[in-house]
Amino acid sequence: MSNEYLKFDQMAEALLEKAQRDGAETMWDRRAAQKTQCGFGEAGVCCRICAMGPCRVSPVPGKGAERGICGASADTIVARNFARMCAGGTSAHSDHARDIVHAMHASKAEGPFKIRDEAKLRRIAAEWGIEAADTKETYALAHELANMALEEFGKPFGTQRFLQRSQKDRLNIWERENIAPRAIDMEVTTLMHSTHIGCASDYESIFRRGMRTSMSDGWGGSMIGTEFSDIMYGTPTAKPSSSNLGVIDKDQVNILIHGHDPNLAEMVVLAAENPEMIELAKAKGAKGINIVGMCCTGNEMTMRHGIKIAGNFYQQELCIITGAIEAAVVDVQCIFPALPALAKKYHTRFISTSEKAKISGDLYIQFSEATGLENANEIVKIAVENFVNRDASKVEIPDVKCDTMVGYSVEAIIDHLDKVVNTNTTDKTGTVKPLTDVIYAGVIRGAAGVVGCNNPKQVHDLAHVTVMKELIKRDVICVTTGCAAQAAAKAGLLQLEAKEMCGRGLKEVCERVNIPPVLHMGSCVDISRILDLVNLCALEKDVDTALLPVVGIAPEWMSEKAVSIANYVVGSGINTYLGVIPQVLGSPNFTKLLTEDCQEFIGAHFVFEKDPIVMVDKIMEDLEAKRTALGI
Ligand code: SF4
Ligand code: MSK
Repeated sequence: MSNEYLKFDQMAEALLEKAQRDGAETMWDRRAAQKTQCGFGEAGVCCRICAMGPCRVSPVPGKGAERGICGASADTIVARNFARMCAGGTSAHSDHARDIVHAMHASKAEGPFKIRDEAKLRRIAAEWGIEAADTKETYALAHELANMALEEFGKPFGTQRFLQRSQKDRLNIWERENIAPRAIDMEVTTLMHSTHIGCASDYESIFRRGMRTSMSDGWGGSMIGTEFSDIMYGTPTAKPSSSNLGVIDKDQVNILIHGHDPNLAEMVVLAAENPEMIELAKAKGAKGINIVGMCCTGNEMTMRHGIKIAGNFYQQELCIITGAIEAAVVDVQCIFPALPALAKKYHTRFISTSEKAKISGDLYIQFSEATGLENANEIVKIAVENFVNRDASKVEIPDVKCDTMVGYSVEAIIDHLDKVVNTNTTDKTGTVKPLTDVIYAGVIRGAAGVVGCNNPKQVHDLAHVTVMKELIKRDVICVTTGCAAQAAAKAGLLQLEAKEMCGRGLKEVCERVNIPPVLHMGSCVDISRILDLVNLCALEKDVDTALLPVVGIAPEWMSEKAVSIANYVVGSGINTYLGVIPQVLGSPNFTKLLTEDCQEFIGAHFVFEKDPIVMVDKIMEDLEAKRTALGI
C-alpha cells in the first residue's frame, strides 16, 4: 500500500495505513492491481472506435502492424484519440456551464437562486448587446441573458460571443486558421463525427478540429460558467481560508462537498446556516456544522465564501478514511466511483445528486433548480442525524492545516492593483496596467498559470509545489486553479508570507500590492479567468498574447478536461507545459505537431517535461526569449 508516489505527503501514508487496518480499499490498491499499464494505450495507438477492432498498431515504426483493419495509421489513431479527449473535456466544462445558466434562468428575487452581482449582470448584458442593459428590471434582464447564453450552445450560425473580448491580432489568427469556435454543442458533435470510423484520417486536420472544439470550451463553456456563476453567486474577493485534512473538525458535523458545480453546494451552505439545523446538530451532540470542500466544488465555495479546503483530487478517499465525515455530497466530475464502498467502511453517507453523475452504492437525491434548497435541507439533515453514528475509535484526523488566501478573481486583482496606484494618484485605473508595467520593466520576469489535477504518475503535489516555488524564486508571478491551487494552499504558497520565498522583484510587488506570489483564481472552469487576465494584458499593450512572457503549466494533470484546457490555452497563444506526457508518443508526427509545428500557425506549442526543475529551466528560457523578442 505504501507507495513511493506518496512520499511527499507523510500524512497520506499514515491514513493509508489506517485504511489497511480498517480493511478499506484505496486507489493505491487498485493501482497495484493494474500492474504494468498497457504500452499501446500509453502510446495512444489502441483504437476501439468500431467493432472491427480493437486494433493496436505498433508504436515503433517498422515493427508489427502499421495499420488497423480499416487502414488507419498510428497518426490517425493517435490524433482521433486525442481529439476525443478534447470533446470529452469540452462537454464536461460546457455542460457544467449550461447548468449554471439554467439556474440563472430559474432565478427570482424571492427564491434561493438570486442575482448576487447585478453590476456584472448588466456589464455582460451590455457586452452582448442587450438593449437597455443598464435600466431593465434585474430578473427580466437575467432571463434574457440566460436565453442568449443557452443559444451559445446550439445556435446554427456565428461564433462564440466572448471571442470579441480578444485582442485583435489573436482574433485574426483564429479566423485565419478557422479555429474560431462556433456553437459549443456543434463543435463537439462535429468532432465526434469527424473522428468516426471512415471519416477524417489527416492528423493535422483532426488536431485543428480538436483545437476549435477546445476553444469552444475556453472561450465558450468555461467562460460562460465562470461569468454566470459570478452573476449568480457573487464575484470572488480576496479572503482568508484554511486548507488540508486538518480542517475536518472532530467536534462538528462534517459535510464534504466534492465535484465541480456550485449550484448544489451554494444551497448546502445556505441550508447549513439555518439556525434550526444548527440547533439540531447541537441536540445530536455536535458543536455545529462544518462544511469542507474538495476539488473544484471546494474551490468555487472557498473563492466566494472562504469555505475550508479539505484537499485535492488524491485526498477524496483520505477524507473519508478520517472517519469523521458525516456526509460526502457530490455533484459532477472527478468523483471516484469507489467512494460509496469506502464510505460503507465508516459511518459516512455518500450522496450523489446529479443524473449526469449518478453513483450507485448509497444514496441518490436528485438536485434540481426547482427544488434546490429542499434538496440541500434534506442532505444537511441526513448528515446531522448521522453524527450519532460516528465511531470515535475510527476517527483519526491529521493535525495538519495551513492558512491561505483565496478569492483572486480578475476584478479582485485589479482592485488590489488600484490600491497601489492610488498611493500616487486619486484616479483608479481599473486596469491591469500596473501589472503589465512591472512585467515590462523586468521587476517580475513573467507570469505562469499553474493548473490541473493529481496523477499517480507524479508524486502527489510535488510537481505542483516544486514548479510554483521555483518560479516565484525566479520572479515569475503565478496564478493557479483547480487541484494545483489546493496543492499551493496546503504548501503555504497562497499566504502573504510566501513573499519570503520570492526573488527580490516579486517580493517587492507582493508587498506593495499586498498579495501572495501565487494567486488562487478558482476552479477548473475559472481558467477562463486566467485567459481573461492574459487577454487584458495583451489589450493593455496591444500585442498578441503569443508575444507576452506568460506560460500555462499542468504539472500533474489527468482528465480529459485538462487536455481540452491545454489545447485552448495553446490556441490562445500561450505555450503550455505538461508534466504528464499525453498518450500521443505512438505517433512521432502528431507529437511533432503538438510540440513544434503548431507554433507556425497558432503561435504557441506544447512542451512535455516530467521533471519539474527541468521544466522550470525551460520555462525561464521561454520567458526570457519572449522578453528579448519584445525588446523589454
Ligand atoms: Fe480498427 Fe479502424 Fe475500427 Fe479503429 S476504426 S477499431 S483502426 S478498424
Ligand atoms: S478538480 S479536473 S482533478 S484539477 Fe477540477 Fe482537480 Fe483535475 Fe478534477
